[in-house]
Amino acid sequence: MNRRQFLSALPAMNAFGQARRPNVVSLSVDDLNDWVGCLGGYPGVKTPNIDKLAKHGVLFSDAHCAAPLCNPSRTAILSGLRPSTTGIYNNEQYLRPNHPNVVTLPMHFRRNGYHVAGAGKIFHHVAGFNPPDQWDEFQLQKFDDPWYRRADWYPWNQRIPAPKGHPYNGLANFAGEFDWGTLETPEDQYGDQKAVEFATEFLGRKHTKPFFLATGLWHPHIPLYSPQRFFDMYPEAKVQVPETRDDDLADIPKLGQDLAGFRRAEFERIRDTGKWKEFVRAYLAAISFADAMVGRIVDALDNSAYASNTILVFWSDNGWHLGEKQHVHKSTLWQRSTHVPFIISANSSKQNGVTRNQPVSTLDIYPTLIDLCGLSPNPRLDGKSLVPLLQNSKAPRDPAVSTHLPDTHCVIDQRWRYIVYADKSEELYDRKADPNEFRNLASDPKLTSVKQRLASFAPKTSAAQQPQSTEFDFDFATYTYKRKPKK
Ligand SMILES: [Ca+2]
Repeated sequence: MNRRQFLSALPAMNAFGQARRPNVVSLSVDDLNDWVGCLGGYPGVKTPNIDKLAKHGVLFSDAHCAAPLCNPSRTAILSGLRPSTTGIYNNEQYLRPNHPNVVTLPMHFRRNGYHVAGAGKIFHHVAGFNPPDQWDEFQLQKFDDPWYRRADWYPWNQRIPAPKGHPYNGLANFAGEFDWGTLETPEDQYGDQKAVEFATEFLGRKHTKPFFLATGLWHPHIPLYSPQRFFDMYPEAKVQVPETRDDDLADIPKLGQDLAGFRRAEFERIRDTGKWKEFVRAYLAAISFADAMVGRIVDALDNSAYASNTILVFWSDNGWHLGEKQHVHKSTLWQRSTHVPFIISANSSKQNGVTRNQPVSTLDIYPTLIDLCGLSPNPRLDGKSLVPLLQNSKAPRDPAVSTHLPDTHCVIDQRWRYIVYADKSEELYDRKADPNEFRNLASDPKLTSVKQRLASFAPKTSAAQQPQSTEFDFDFATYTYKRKPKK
């Protein structure tokens, strides 16, 4: 049985109990946009391992995150619920104390008899976002940056002073994470390598139950620290900064301009100090470092006893701007922020895989894994299983939706990107004619019906913002939350 047959046969097999349930490896990266070889976002990027994975699996070439920011995106993937359902829109909102009854993806696998393990950044990486009762075993994220060893956010990390020469990019007076360079650390001692080691050790064990293993790499999230050999892959003279236009924001509503303006100082600093290219190069290096670690985990799986009965899901939580729309972060609703790599592969076949070009959402991961593994349903999910699309390239799909704030969504079909903000202001881009999204067509009266059709797919209502984490007393030792009295 080849991989494609394996994927399409799984739900039927499991419905009749004729096969042992497959194992699952979820492999994620952080802030990786479409700058991978198989998606073509940056010609010249070196991602041989991710490209190989795409060839050996099903590549969803037009996948979008459910929210363009770490915590809301990961919460959506792992709860199966949109930000507009949970009220979790930013990086300072806990899931557990606000939604104590939500059954997360790892919990659902545990309840279905799986051995469930994780390492690295799966949920958001700050203490309080990853309740340990979701896992049979978990290895916490290790950080490379002294800034990330704050005792209040990361009590499991040893606090160390910043090393000499830090920040390495020579730009003083910035938030510690906005840095790039090479650490005086052997390659195998970078923080992400601890997650890789956990995964390879785990896959080498004898397992008596089906397993769900989540491994979350930090790269290419800032700070962009990578071993020198990955910088050497990209001679600075050859590095290209993205095509931009000085007046690109002129036709964007005020609320869109505000999103583009988030941490604008960092973009202006790299532009005005002549370090834009250096920054792009560091991002490319971090991508290739992530790719190398992806390769180690995939190789470990391929060489394990589980090569032929494991589903591998590869995803990024959100994209990343490299200066497009005068922005070097995420948290916008344009292509740069929402378009992410997403691959589903059932291992062990040499056959080339297929590509699905319909827009899909990472929100669909949870119901798809339920379907592929024949688990009991979770009726409370906002996403839809991708199994029909795995089986039939023409299976109909609704447009993908990504949400950033209450009543602030983008709706993406194969031709258009429609954005609506809380004050009802709009953007519309022709994705075919204008892939850089330079021309906002929302005011064109001929396109009113296009906007109306796309708007009909946006959530009708948005849950109110949940309280910020600072409104709770959180105790890491007992992993309990107590709401502070209202002032
Ligand atoms: Ca992220």
